[in-house]
Amino acid sequence: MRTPSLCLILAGATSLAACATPSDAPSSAMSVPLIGSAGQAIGTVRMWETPGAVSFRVEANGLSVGRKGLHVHAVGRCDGPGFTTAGSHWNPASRKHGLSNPMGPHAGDLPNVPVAANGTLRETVVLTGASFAQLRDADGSALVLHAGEDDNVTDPSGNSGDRIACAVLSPAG
Ligand SMILES: [Cu+2]
Ligand SMILES: [Zn+2]
Repeated sequence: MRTPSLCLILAGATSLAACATPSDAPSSAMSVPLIGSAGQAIGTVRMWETPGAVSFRVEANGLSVGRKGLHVHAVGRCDGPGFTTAGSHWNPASRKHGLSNPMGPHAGDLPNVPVAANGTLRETVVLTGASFAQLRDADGSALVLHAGEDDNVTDPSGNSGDRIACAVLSPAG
């Protein structure tokens, strides 16, 4: 169980590790805001690198319940409300969309993430085959959350609907 008061006490001590769940980010993780369509921060994304993969811990509140598409998009810009400036899915190998697509996936495709009935999202996802050097390149990249569930096969975005939140993974300029 999460006990916020205990975590606050420990935050004043030497380590936050006691607040971590097994899927939580290491203390060395880079933390960036998750921006909602009105430009406000609705949560955080922590990202960290392991050999051959980049992991993301996404925490947000005030979302609609259900499973939602999540992808790394090609450009490190999050301009609301539609976040179109984040570009298409990160796709350096020119493949088709979807983790279940025989012609896929895009390098930026991730599993759907669940939003609980109370509107909170607390999920860790792993992007295999990626590195910080790739994601934090000259034009950066962005993690984009969609309104609906990704069907994991329909090009170019899995019919996952509007872009509802966005996090810049590195500066675009
Ligand atoms: Cu997307
Ligand atoms: Zn895709």
